[in-house]
Amino acid sequence: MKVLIAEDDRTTQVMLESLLRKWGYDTVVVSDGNHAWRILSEEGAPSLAVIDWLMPGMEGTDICRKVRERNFKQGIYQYIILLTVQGDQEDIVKGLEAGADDYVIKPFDSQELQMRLSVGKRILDLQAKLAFSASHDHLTRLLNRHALFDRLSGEIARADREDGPLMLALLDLDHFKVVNDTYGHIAGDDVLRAIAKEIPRYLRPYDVVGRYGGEEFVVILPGVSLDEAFIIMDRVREGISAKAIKTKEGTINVTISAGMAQYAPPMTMDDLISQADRALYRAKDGGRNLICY
Ligand code: GH3
Ligand code: MG
Ligand code: MG
Ligand code: MG
Ligand code: MG
Repeated sequence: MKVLIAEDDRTTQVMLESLLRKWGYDTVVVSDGNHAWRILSEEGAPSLAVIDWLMPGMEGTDICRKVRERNFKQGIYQYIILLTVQGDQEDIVKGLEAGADDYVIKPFDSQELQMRLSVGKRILDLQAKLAFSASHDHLTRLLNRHALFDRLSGEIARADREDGPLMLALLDLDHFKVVNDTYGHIAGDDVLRAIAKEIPRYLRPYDVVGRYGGEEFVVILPGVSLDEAFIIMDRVREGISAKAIKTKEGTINVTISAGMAQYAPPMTMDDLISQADRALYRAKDGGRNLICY
């Protein structure tokens, strides 16, 4: 885990850095408040920070306030331990009020700091687990419907901004009710998990896949034309139809149908999904194991 150390006193800084390294943390060290905020606001920023109360540039409390006001609103959770000087009870109250998670009084006891850091790590781990379950589907571990909508609205905004192409595909397992009726729901669940693993194999790292509902999946393909999307989705279709899915009830073969829609302003997210849904209906109508636009 990466930890930001923001401390202008050189001796304390060196001591903090060597202790944290010894305890197995990666460290980023700065001695200026503005620099600290810059690091905490960039992508891939440390999620744990030890920040001095008084520093040139920006005070520790101002950094806390900014982290809470800006980063937290964007869903980025960072745990901040404020370093304060002995005997200033009022500072502690102000620091916690500004958004610090905890504080350590200087000169600090190294064991106490080590434990306070591990409390922070425990809370961050818990927070990451909660964030994962809130945005992922339990059965397949793909993005859930809610997270898919978030990603889709982000991709629509990007397509508008960059005037770039964007494709959406809605996938539905063919005759899946028959699979459940024949092999039971447990085997049906195994099939859904296998499909969830299979779909991303044909996609690029920046494509988005999620579970839309029951036996329906969504694929968001940014930056591709209709023809390119068709090629990608047809590989998915082909790959799934060729896959022998092993379950306790035996080997099961399934096929999918998909409907695609191409984004063009001023379409809304609902317009895009409805268009893909209509195309999916045509794929079902056309005999299934088919991709339609
Ligand atoms: P079509 O080709 O027209 O899509 O036929 P279908 O049988 O797949 O469609 P239908 O909508 O009639 O049935 C969908 C089935 O998917 C019924 C439902 O029980 C099953 N299903 C939905 N969610 C789950 C799930 O989480 N696990 C299992 N095992 N089955 C599910
Ligand atoms: Mg200082
Ligand atoms: Mg369905
Ligand atoms: Mg179906
Ligand atoms: Mg149906």
